Amino acid sequence: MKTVPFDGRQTNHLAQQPFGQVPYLADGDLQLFESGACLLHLAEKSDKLMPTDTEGRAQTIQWMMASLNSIEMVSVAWWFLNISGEPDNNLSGWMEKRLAQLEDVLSDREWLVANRFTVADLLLADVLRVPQVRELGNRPASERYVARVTNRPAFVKAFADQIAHFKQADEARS
Ligand SMILES: N[C@@H](CCC(=O)N[C@@H](CS)C(=O)NCC(=O)O)C(=O)O
Repeated sequence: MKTVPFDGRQTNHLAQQPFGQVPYLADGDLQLFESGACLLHLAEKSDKLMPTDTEGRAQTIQWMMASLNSIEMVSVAWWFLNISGEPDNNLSGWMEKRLAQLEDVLSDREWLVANRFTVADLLLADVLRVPQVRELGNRPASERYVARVTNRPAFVKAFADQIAHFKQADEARS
């Protein structure tokens, strides 16, 4: 894992990511940007992250797209308005509706696809685990789902490694 310094990234980082954003993934000679594309690439390497049968694979990709295009598309804009001092913005109703629809889905299943953890769960839980999103309304099934994914040892380790990496990078800068 490498850290991209925030300062200067709009010019220094464009060769990796045309919008100057993170994440990006280097896998050998292959360079990829967009978190969905990076996750899909990694998931295709192992059936632990994505079923290999046609139906399971298609449904995993479907829920990855839904996480990014139907949930995160609303939640990031809503979150941004919130932290910019507009908590009662026009996106709140849309956000509440999407989260309520998702709560219905998550009320009768533990995992999105194939009755087991897939990369789609990793992506959806990452979209849902944002504190402001979790605090909007009361959605017990969604809360249990986020905890189910983020309590997995692999998630706990990856998160701890990432925080340690950021801490080290901050110390190196100061
Ligand atoms: N659609 C992109 C969004 C990436 C994104 O928004 N990254 C944020 C950090 S989580 C970022 O780099 N923000 C800085 C900026 O947009 O200038 C993806 O999923 O990779």
